[in-house]
This record gives sequence, C-alpha cells and structure tokens, in this order.
Amino acid sequence: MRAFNILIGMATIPAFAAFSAPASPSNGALPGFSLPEQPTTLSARGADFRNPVVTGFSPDPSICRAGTDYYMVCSSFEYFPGVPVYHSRDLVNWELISYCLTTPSQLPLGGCRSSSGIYAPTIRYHDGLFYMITTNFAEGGEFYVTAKDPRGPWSEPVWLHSASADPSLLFDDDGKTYVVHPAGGGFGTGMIYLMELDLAKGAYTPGQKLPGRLIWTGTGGQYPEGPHLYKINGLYYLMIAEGGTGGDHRETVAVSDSPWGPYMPFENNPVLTHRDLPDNPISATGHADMVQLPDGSWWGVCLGVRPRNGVSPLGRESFLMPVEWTRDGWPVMGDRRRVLMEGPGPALPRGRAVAQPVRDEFDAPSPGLEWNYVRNPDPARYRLGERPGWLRLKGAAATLCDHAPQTALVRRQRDFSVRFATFLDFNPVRDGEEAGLVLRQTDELHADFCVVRENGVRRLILRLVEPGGVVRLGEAPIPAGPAQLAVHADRDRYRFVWKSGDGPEKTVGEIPSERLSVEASWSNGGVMCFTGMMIGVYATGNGAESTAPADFDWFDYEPENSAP
Ligand code: 6LW
Repeated sequence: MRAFNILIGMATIPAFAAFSAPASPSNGALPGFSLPEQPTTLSARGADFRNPVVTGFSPDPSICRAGTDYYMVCSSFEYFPGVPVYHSRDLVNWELISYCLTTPSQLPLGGCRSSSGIYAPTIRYHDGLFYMITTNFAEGGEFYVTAKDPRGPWSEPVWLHSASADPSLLFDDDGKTYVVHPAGGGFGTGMIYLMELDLAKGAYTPGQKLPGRLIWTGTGGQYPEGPHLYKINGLYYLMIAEGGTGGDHRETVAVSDSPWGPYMPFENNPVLTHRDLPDNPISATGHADMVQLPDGSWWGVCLGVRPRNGVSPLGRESFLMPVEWTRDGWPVMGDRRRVLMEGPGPALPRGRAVAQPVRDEFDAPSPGLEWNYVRNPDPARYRLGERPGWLRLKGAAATLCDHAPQTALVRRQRDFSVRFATFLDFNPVRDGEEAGLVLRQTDELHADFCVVRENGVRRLILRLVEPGGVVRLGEAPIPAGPAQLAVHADRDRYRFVWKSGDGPEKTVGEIPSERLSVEASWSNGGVMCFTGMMIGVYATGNGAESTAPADFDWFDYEPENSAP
C-alpha cells in the first residue's frame, strides 16, 4: 500500500490517514489499487438487477437520498415539462413520479433549438428541502428550484444570472453552500469553478466574479464537465466527467481538504470508463453521481449508451453501479471501472417494477406523466374531453421541423422492441393538414407517419426528415373513416403499418434504426442531439392553422420483449 501523506502543492492531507472506508463489499483489486484483501464478491453474490435502471432518453442522472427514499433526475432539453423525477426505495426499480419544472415560468423554452433548454440537473436533499439546480440554455441560464416533496410543487426558479452548464450543489456542515460548475475555454477546454451561494438571499455571495474560482482542470480529457462535490470524512471529493459524452467519456476524481482546493487527482484515474472496451454492450459511461446508503455503502448512477453497430436510437440512459472505496480512500465505480449489464444490487429490501398499462385511453382530464410536449404547449391545442374519451389535437401552423412549440404529445421510447399504435379519426379539410404518429429525435430528424391531404386527396404517407433532406418512404390510399396506425420497433428497424376495421395490417414502409438514431443526427449535417427517441401523436396545418381537429381514441405502448 502506498504512503498516506499526500502533497497538494504546499498542503498535506493528514485526513487520509484517518479515512475509514465505509463498510461496503470489495469486488477485487484494480491493478495498482490497494483494495482490501477480500475475495471478489460481486459475481459470487449473483445478479438481481439489470441495467439500465432507467431506459430510454435519460442522460446526466443525479441522485439523492432522503431517509429510505431515493430520487433521480435527468436532463430534458427542449421537452416540457422539464427534469423528470424518478423515485426508488431499492435503487433497482425506479418510477417516474413527477417533473421539477411544470409551468412556463419555471421552464420558458421559447423557440429553442433541439437539444437546447435544460441541461444536466443535480438533485440534493438538505434540511428537509429538495433542491434541483440546472441550466436553461433557452432562457435564463443557471437556476435552482426547491420543494418539500419531490412530487411537487416545486418553487419558482431562483435565477443565478450565470450561463454555466452542469451546476451542482454542496451543503457543507459549517452552513456554507457551494455551486460547482464547469465554464470557460473553447472547444473541449472548459474547467471546473466554485462559487459560494447565499441560500437565504438566493444569490451568489457578493464579491465573487462569475464563474468563480478555478478549482480543477481535470486530468487532460476534453470537456471537463458534470462536476459533483461531496464532503466525505472531512474531505472534499470532486468528481467530474471528461472526454465528452461519447466513446471517450470517463469519470475522474480529485480530493482536497478545502472546497477551494488545491485538489489532488487520484493517481489511478479514471474511476469509471468504457473507452477501452469497444465490444462492451454499454458505451460512453460517465457523468456520474453517487449516494450513501444507510448501511454505509455507496452506489453510483451514470449515463451510458447501448449501441448496436455504433448507434442507438434510444440515446443515453441511466445505469446503476456499486462504488468501492480503496484503502486509500478513493471511490472506484462499478466492477473495476466497468458498468455491468446485470449484477447484485444494493442490500435494500427489493421492491417491484411498477407495471405500466399498455393502453392510454385518453380518458383522464390531462395527459399522464409519461407524456411530454415539444417546447411550451398551448393548452388550447390539446383537448381531452372535448370529444369524450378522445385526445383532440388542433394543429398549429408550426410543423415538426420548426423551432417552435409543435402540436405534439410524445413519450420516451423506453424499449428497443416495442409496438406502439393509435386509432386516428382525421379528415383534413385543406391541403397540408396532417396528423398521425411521429418518431422524433430533433426538428431535423424525425419520421412522420400521417394522414395528410395533398392536391385534394387524403392519403397515408411515411416521410423521413433527415438533416440531409426529406424522403417519402411509402404511401397508401386510405378509406374514409378512422384507421389504426402502428409501428413495430426492434433493435434493427421501425416498421410502419396500418389497418382499418377488422382488415389485416398493411405495411407502408420501414426505416433502419441507425437512420433514426442520435448518431445519425450528429453525423448527417452535424445537428446537435443529446436526447433520444420520442414517439407519439401530432397534428399540423403545415404553415397555416389546421381547420380540422385530429382525434386520437387511444395510444398503445407495448414492449414486445425485454431483451437488452
Ligand atoms: C451535459 C454534459 C454531458 O451538459 O452532456 O455527458 C451534456 N455529459 O455534462 C448534455 O447532456
């Protein structure tokens, strides 16, 4: 084992000698690490959970504990409501329970571009209050909201008048509060800064200049970001992401005896990465956060991607992993820096996955929690109850390509293999009026499977809008009256079918998954895409207000198997 005394500039950290690793099981020694001499227990204990623990578009997870309850939040970008909150008692089964940002004043999105809006939130519990801090790139910048109950209501935003992304909070035991955030630099050269926050005033303590004091530049990877600061056994642990949110992603850690530094990096950084594992089913692991359980053990969450042939339509998802402490007091994440597809979960009473009903009958007075709008919605365009038992959409002039509030109700594709379907009653009156199903990554990349009127003729079409152009992949004449539109998705493709009455399903076309993936958005013309596949229903008048309403009787979301 190496010496305990660690020099940071002129400062020594004697507290290392006093470090007592929390009582968590070891999973074997990393090369060069001094882990306790114990047999590997991870594989021996048997797997009882499967990653990702939150599937589909759920990047930048942040986690906190309040008693026996755990809460996790993720980025939401241009979608409304913003910042989904997931709840768990066992860290394995998570349920979507609310959103932090549910009103236009909490979440003004304007006409923001796709993948602008809300970035990388952090959730913390302090003194009976939950805090969620994040940045709105569409309007307002950095801010936080608070709530007594994560189910809401959450407060109005406290704007911090800063444009830094990825802010995180530390409530120190001397009563001080800090915000750590990356800032500065150009391409890939950001650094990590610290500011002191006056909680009572809801503002940065006077006398500091934004973005604060530079406390760490990371270990050399590009994009030092997603920082979290923890106080553990009297020491300040700074954990950050580096390498960018793709294949080079990693998590690194440094420690200091003062929040202001100087910070000394762990000599065996990174503490998490899959950058050297191109064949692993999980890639891009990083942007992690961690939490301590009542038994003293630590668990982490991070983002990762499940690619096939290098791409995934689902985007970045949230993964769970144990955190093992070296004898020298460094947190190493997962199974020797790797996130496992399945593993033994935490020693917490195991709950059950909450089964979601396949069909949304659109009988409730407002859309269920899974549903999101694309930017701030105009409630007059979404009528539940106007035609009892149906969702009525009144299409705006804005199309699915416009950086504007669209008339669309969408939800995360949470499974690779899934059937989703709707029953649509729509009689377009003017040319250009259309309504149907949308599979959306960005304004520049989406598949529209819709009933539309063109040159006076009502027909069903399948259109793919890509950064490189628009292609019509199929069409079918469609009889008068309502019809069922459905999509069968698997790892490789999306297949678009329809039927009317008791007739057979007829295929209109197929789209390979890679063409609708997050990566396709980045590569074909370089359109920023940090999200993941959103699917749902929409209506538009294509440049003019739609005169005909589009009525949807129900929406089915039916996972076809749970294969990873
Ligand atoms: C986020 C950054 C990141 O701000 O991706 O993977 C960015 N990490 O920390 C968008 O999600």
